[in-house]
Amino acid sequence: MSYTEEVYARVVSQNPGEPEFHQAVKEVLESLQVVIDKNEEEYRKLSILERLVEPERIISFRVPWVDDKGVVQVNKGYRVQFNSAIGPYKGGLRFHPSVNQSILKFLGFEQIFKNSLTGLPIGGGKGGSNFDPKGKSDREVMAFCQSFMTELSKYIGADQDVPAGDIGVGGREIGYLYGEYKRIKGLYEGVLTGKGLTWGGSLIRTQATGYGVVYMLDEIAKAHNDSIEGKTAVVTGSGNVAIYAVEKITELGAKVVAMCDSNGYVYDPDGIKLDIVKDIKEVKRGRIKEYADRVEGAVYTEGKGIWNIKCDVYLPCATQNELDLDGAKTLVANGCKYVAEGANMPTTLEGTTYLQENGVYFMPGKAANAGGVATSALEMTQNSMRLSWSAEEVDEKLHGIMKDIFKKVDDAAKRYGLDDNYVVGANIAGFEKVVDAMKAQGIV
Ligand code: NDP
Ligand code: 2IT
Repeated sequence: MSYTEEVYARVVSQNPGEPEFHQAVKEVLESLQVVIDKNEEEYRKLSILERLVEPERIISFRVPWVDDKGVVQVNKGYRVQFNSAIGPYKGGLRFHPSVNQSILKFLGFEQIFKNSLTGLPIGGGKGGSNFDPKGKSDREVMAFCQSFMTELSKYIGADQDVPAGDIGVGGREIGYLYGEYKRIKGLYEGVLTGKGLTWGGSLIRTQATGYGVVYMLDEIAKAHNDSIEGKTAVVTGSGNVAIYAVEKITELGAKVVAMCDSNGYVYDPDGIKLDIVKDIKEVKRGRIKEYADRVEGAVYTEGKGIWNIKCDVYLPCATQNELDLDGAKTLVANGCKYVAEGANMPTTLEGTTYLQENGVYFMPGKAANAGGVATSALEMTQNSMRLSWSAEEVDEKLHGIMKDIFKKVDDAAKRYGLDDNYVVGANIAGFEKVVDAMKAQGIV
């Protein structure tokens, strides 16, 4: 057995019941095989891979809160502090009923490489809760966030661990979390990113992940003498990442014909009207089904299957494993040429391989969606400097970072003779910086 296979077998046996974590580790270790082969003895001696796959720390805690009926509810809260070799732990908080340790470990693990690719000094972490904000009143969300932060505040800080948003955590939740942190610690510091513009937030952070995905897509297209203009696109999800991916890709001349949420998808052959989606999702917190009630010619379909809509570009921006092998086969059969992951690990391993083997340019989430966390790091910088940059300045920096990530990923793949394999390129380029820092810092 090779060293990477041994470590993968160890991860499976020592972390039972964590399939998403196994999946994320498998993809990375398989990509790293070519790097490890060059220096296997040294990596083995230092147990680099064993250390890389073991979180530095996992904090898990009880979150009790009182609902609007006066009944006490209890949720689980977590923070996975995965790797701090290149900077303070950095990564989002997810509030969704599906959240468990496996999902947060996969997300924290991915975050290590993503954050490394940004070129900024941020380590990898992730956290969250199985709390479901859907259908809760603002007061219930506040009560939950305050209880969650009462415990989490013991383990985070502007130079220690800086959480942000993810699924189910947007501006409203970050506000309640920030207020409680400040009250407990008495510190006005950049302990969270994605803050509001009047209290330390950065312009463009809201748009950054979605815009970044499209800046990345633009680089991939240009590298193959193609362009986004005139393309037909499908963007999955209708949350923060999806909405701003649609905004930017439309600006660059593509037509988005379908979006979805966890209930179903809408198809609008004339092109999705984003102001209506924003009103439904950002203002009313409603369902995507309402789009078809408001727009003539748009059709709503209940359930999964958005990949059946023919497109040139497919941007999965909802959640993990939303695109499986059958979906990948349908995309290829319909002539899709580009897949860039706005979500984290939205494509299964089988789906990814099928797309890559059938001529689709596939950019994995850890590179494609890194614009969000990169702009979070820019928010941290502005907080430290106690000043705010203009929207143009932040957007320009974000664009530059996405171009740089494409180059790093593309170069790493080429160095190993695996041209256009952006999965391998992203994992290798992300790994190289982290491993260098880990080696320099000794056995910790
Ligand atoms: P939001 O909560 O704003 O939106 C999530 C969207 O995905 C909603 O449309 C939601 O539908 C849908 N969705 C969530 N879970 C499921 C599910 N189990 N099945 C089907 N659809 C689902 O989250 P974000 O847009 O912030 O995050 C989306 C993805 O992007 C996640 O994978 C996240 O980790 C990743 N990401 C986010 C970044 C950020 O800056 N926010 C940065 C980098 C990556 P519904 O409302 O019905 O639940
Ligand atoms: O998956 C991610 O990169 C995020 N949810 C954003 C993390 C951050 O710290 O901005």
